[in-house]
Order: sequence, then structure tokens, then C-alpha cells
Amino acid sequence: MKLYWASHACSLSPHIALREAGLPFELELVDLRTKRTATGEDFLAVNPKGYVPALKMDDGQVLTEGAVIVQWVADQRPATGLIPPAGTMARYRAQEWLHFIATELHKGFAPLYNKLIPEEVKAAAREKLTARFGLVAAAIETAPYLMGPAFTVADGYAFYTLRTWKRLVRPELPWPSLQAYFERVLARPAVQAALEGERLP
Ligand SMILES: N[C@@H](CCC(=O)N[C@@H](CS)C(=O)NCC(=O)O)C(=O)O
Repeated sequence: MKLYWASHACSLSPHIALREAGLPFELELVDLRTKRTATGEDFLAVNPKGYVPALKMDDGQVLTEGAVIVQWVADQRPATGLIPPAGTMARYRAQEWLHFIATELHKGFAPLYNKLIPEEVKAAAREKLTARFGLVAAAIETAPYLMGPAFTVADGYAFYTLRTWKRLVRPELPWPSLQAYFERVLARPAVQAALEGERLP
């Protein structure tokens, strides 16, 4: 299996999921500007969408969309509890988080990356993100992780968005309880290993 990734990108979330699941995989760095990989592959031939993450499986199939890749990864190792079983209400709750993180948090940062977007629009995006992160903060007031006592792939994805806030907005998270949550996830050995694996020479 091969995970196509880029630095500071949302591919960190499936990277964490793969390490939490203990699955064997390789990493392939993608240059998102040239669409070539570190070993010279044409990334558009791998994923015509041109963005990471993409997971090439052992049978050659390529799965894209981070919120879906992490579910596939978690389902390979059900005993890890990285996601509740398919068909249960708990699974829909995990999907509810994953979709919220993808569409409201991850994509909520989009205006902040765009140099052509005026500052007032960026300020409005930051305000909206603050309110959305407030919902995450409320969820972790009563439990260590989004789904309760145990870490799930939703936490790995949320962690990426918290890192993005720290990098693009300011080092302090908008809600105090989020900092403790960030540190809890950061301390996990699989998360440490993923961050180490993404350290560029
Ligand atoms: N819908 C995709 C979006 C992934 C995405 O936004 N990837 C960014 C990095 S975080 C990227 O590769 N951008 C480069 C591009 O769009 O060309 C998903 O949820 O996985």
C-alpha cells in the first residue's frame, strides 16, 4: 500500500490512521505544484483530481477523499476500534464528525490560502472557523475524544485541522479546551511517528 502525501497537508490524517491501525504502507511525497512525486511518477495518472491524499492499494486500486480513506483503513483492523462497525448508529456519528471536519473545518481554511482573497473575507472565514471549532471544544468538554473515551480516525482528522489553525491563524487555539485535546492527540505514539515520518530532509 502506498500513501501519496504532501507537507502540511490533510494527508496527515490517513497517515495517522495507517499508523494507528498498524498496517504496512509506504509514503510517496507529491509536489502539488508540478504534480510529480518524489520518485518521478506522474501524480495526475495516479489521481486525476491532482490532490492528496490518495491511497494506492496492493491490488492497484486508488482510493481518494481523506474522510473515506480513513474509514477504509479503520475497517481493515476492526479490533483497534478506530471507527465503530458499519451500519451502527455510532458509525453514522463518526461519519457525521468526519464530514463536519472535511466540509466545515478543513475546507473552512480555503480562503486563508488564497492571496487574491481580500482581508475582510479572510477575517469572516476566521470568525466562522472559530465558531465551528467551538463545537469541537464543546464535544471534548465531557470526553477525551470526539466519539467518547477512545481515539477514532475522526480525532486524527481533527488534529490536522488544529495544526492548520496554529500554522495559518495563530499558535493559540480559539478555545482553551482545544489545546488540551490537541496535546492529548499529539502525545499518541502513532501521531508522533506520523509527524516524524513527514519530517522533510
Ligand atoms: N476533497 C479532498 C480535498 C483534499 C485537499 O484539499 N488536498 C489538498 C492538501 S490539504 C491538496 O492536495 N491541494 C492541492 C490541489 O488541490 O491541487 C479530500 O477531502 O481529501
